[in-house]
Amino acid sequence: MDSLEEYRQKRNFNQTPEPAASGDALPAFPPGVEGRFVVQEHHARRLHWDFRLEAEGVLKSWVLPKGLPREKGERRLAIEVEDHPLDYLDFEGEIPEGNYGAGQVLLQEKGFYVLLKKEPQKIKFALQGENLQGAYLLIKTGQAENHWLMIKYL
Ligand SMILES: [Mn+2]
Repeated sequence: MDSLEEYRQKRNFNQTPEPAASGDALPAFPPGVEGRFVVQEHHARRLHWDFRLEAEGVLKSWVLPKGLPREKGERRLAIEVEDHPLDYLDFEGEIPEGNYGAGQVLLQEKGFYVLLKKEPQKIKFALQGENLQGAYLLIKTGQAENHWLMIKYL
């Protein structure tokens, strides 16, 4: 099954400037790195931050209503949402009114991540961004199917 089906179904690519999942290959990343990540500030009906990790050829995505944790020990709710295409790493722009996620999307941070541990309920990784560095944990809360906590631990 194509994990980008939900992404496509939610959008009308004649109306939104968001990428339509081209499938184009991206340049390789440095050795030791698991993939890329991006943080997008999304001025939708409700301001939130989108955090995306490259894995299995797509961007695994979470919505963080309050943004990423900044201080060591801080934890923030992260709601898992539909996979996004790799093209979304560079997306910045205005999603027009009447479309899914209408509002401005700003690229806040972009870089690579090193995978430290991966279990079905827990992902441990280090971010190497231009302004953002640190080690984080994403852990399923068990309170709702798609609810995770993002914790900065280093
Ligand atoms: Mn969003």
